[in-house]
Amino acid sequence: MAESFSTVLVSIVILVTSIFVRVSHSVAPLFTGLPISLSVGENENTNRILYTLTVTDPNGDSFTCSVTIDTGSFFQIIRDPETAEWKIWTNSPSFNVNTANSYNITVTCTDAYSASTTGIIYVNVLAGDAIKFSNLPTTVSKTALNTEASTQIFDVNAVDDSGDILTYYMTVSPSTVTSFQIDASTGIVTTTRELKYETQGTTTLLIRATDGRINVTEKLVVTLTNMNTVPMITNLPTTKTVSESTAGGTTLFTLSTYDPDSGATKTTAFSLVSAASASHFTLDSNGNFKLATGKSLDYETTTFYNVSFTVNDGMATGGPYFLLLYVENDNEPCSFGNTMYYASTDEGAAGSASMSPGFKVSDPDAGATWTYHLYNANNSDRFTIDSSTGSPMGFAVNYDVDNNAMPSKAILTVLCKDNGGTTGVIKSGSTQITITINDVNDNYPTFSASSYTIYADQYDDPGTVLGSLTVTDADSGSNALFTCTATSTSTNSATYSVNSDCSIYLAKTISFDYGTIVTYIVKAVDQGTTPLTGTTTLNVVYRLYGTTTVTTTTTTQYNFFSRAENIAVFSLLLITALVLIAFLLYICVECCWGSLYCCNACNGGYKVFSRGCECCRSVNRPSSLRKVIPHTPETPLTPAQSIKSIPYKEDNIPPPQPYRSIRYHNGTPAHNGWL
Ligand SMILES: *[C@@H]1O[C@H](CO)[C@@H](O)[C@H](O)[C@H]1NC(C)=O
Ligand SMILES: *[C@@H]1O[C@H](CO)[C@@H](O)[C@H](O)[C@H]1NC(C)=O
Ligand SMILES: [Ca+2]
Ligand SMILES: [Ca+2]
Repeated sequence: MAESFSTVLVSIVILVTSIFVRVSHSVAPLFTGLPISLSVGENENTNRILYTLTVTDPNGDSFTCSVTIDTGSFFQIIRDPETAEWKIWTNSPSFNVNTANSYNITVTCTDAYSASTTGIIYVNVLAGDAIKFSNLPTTVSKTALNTEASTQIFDVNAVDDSGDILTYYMTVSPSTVTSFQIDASTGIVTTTRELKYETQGTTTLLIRATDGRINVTEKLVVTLTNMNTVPMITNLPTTKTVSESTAGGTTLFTLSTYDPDSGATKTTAFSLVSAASASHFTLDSNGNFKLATGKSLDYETTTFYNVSFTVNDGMATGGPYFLLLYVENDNEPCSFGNTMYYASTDEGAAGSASMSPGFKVSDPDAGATWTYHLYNANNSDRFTIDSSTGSPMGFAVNYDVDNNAMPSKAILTVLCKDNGGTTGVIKSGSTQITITINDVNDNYPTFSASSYTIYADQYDDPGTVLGSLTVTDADSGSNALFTCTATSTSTNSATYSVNSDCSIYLAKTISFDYGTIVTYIVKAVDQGTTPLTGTTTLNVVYRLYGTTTVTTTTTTQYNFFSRAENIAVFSLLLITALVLIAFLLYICVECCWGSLYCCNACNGGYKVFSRGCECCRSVNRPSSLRKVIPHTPETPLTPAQSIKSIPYKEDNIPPPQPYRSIRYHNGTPAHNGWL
């Protein structure tokens, strides 16, 4: 069942196909201009062309034509081997109007598929009439390089038996030849231009003479000798391939031309068959075909150019010759959309990556891929970049802008590198990125000491600044700005006050005893979004100050210990002094318990040991002379304090000048730096 169904289906398909084939070739040849009536002279007795049919086959099929005549055989149809036209000729006629004065010629044209068309031509025979050429058909020969324009080639002669005036017409084969013309009334054929320009060696002129009723046609063949040789381009290949990275101005091809004629001046020219502008290329007088300066080739836009070349010698043009110029795909670099990108991030730890620079990269090559890299400059090794997408970017090191450890702005060069495309030669593009690294409040305000002791004395009036605490914060901007505040549980804490700038001043007149210590907890709080706090202890000691020490010496506000070299010199002096003291003590001990050396020395007159010598002799010396009272501060001393606080209270010896703020009587601090 299924088998017979498919057989039916196949049969139908074959049937439909054959119908289609039949239909597609069933269109018969087509006449243009039939039916028509012609005239022929009764006296015509030669084979002569009466009419040229215009027949075409719409399908392009080959076809043949034949005639049937209602009476006799005075007509025939012949296919012109030169032009492939079908022509009605007379066929050795001997007309007699008394027998027949008209004929019906039936023309049938049949194509290769047997489709045919029929047309009828009516022929009238004119009594006692005929037109006859007396000198056609014939062939004339001309020397092309010597024949000027308007030169007579031939004078056509024809006679009309009934004495009518004849008119001459001409058609040219091949029809492209334009070098000849005929004078309608005289039948004189002349040149329209110098024949050196003519490239057709043999031309057939179909000359027609008519009296208005009868038309007769004969051939005049013109052959040329000594013709100009059409110049040639001899070396043009049909294709040539050039790289799309070819620079503007490069010669792509140099034309060679040939012309055997002596003194020929050849001019080459080109045009582009494809739509591209001809200004893309140039051709110089030496035949150098170049990519125009400033122009480039782009495989992605145009893969080939069809270029047509001609060469002209002033008379004839050789060509066109076609060159197919193929553009070879080259690997072109990737490129960034912008020349500068911007990103910002907080300072952060190695490995953190939060920047999205938004790089836009393109590559003209189909299927191109690329990776991202940092060009090694401007400390780029501190940063990371995602190599496949360019984002995120981050830090390769612990990035810290505190104390200007690392810059808060970096300009880096970013590269894209493609995969080498079809050539394997990797190409890269570049851009720059400005990275702003923001400070994070990650440093506490730090006091220069964990505790401070400063002094007030009887000369200090309310408002007097007693000293200042040194605070540092390694951050920047508002993260490094801080405010001091103080709290205290001491009874007299209202006597002194700590300014927001961390200076300490006397707030009111002191109403307690010398030696009273007021203790504060001082805090410095920075202005970070999440504020950080540093803490220290401040002791303010009220003490009696000597009466004779005030001078008007001008001192500068110079902080000796803020300089490292000063600290070093100072430490050296301190160590030397200690060694000296130890040595003296040793001498003393030696003198007291058993050595005669010091006494000898004493005898020798070394005054410095005189006391020691005395000790050797007498144990009942006044004790006050060598009494040393140690200083016992209530709080641990800072290194600086230990040299600044010199004991003076037990003996009635005037106090030594301490290293401390030297003040004017009006209370202006002359030294309020390091304490
Ligand atoms: C180049 O142009 C000429 C003229 O139009 C044409 O005959 C030829 O086929 C073209 N060649 C190609 C490859 O397109
Ligand atoms: C390095 O930084 C400077 C500015 O600080 C910039 O002008 C320069 O182009 C940068 N170099 C590279 C290779 O990116
Ligand atoms: Ca910071
Ligand atoms: Ca801070």
